[in-house]
Amino acid sequence: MPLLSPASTLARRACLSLLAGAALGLSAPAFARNDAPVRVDDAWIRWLPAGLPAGGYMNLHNDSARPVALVGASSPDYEEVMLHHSVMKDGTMQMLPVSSVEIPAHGELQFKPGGYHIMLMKARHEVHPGDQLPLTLRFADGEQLRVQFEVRKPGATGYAPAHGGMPGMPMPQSGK
Ligand SMILES: [Cu+2]
Repeated sequence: MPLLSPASTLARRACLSLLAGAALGLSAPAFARNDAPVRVDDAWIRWLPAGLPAGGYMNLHNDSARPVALVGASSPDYEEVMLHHSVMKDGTMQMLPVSSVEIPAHGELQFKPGGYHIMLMKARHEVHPGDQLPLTLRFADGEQLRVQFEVRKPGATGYAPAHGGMPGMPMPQSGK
């Protein structure tokens, strides 16, 4: 496919999205399709001290005419990576694992404190604010997207204290 084929506005938009992604330090694995419909920006991890589980946040943009489902994520830096949704239940914020999160056609979805987030547990090494960590996002159609996340301090953009304690989630390393 020519990079900027006038024959297909959609293909052109997808290619431009890839270029935009590249500018942000994102890259797609070799087996990813050229017309990857999803791009990600503002990807960051909220760092917490003492090896506590960290939340990963981002904006997902779907430039295609069909819904796209995010079904998982992985990281070389954390042993356990899950998709979570924070919900208010009985007056407290609880986190529930989710198996799939849909990004609407021509729409976007925010992973943010107090809502959807990527739960990063059991860091394989010490993580510090300022680090850049790669995560691989997996989509329902088999496509994968590698995204660079910036580690930020707890006080960074969007910090929601209600989510800080992570109630409703088993945390083996705490409470002792
Ligand atoms: Cu969580």
